[in-house]
Amino acid sequence: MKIASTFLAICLLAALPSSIGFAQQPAAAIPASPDLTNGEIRKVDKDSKKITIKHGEIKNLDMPAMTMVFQVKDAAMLDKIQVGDKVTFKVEKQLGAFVVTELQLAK
Ligand SMILES: [Cu+2]
Repeated sequence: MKIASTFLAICLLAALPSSIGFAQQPAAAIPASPDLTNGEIRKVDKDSKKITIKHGEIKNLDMPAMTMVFQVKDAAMLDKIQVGDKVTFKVEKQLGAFVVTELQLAK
């Protein structure tokens, strides 16, 4: 047991500097948009700037997964989007409506 605890102490010492270095990284590594949600396009309506998305949980809106209609901030966002596409998007509540402010194809 003595050997094991000594070994553990050495491991802790050895791990310490690197864990400190690692702890500094997340601050810089946080994505620009932590509120991105995954979804799949169900319907695209460019004329009324609306899309229907089957989406996962939207944490920033406290919304569970569902299929629903969103407005988009800019109709041009819909140019590269087709029904069936997997996307990541950011949605914000603006004047009582849910508006997609960022939309990109999922990799
Ligand atoms: Cu929803």
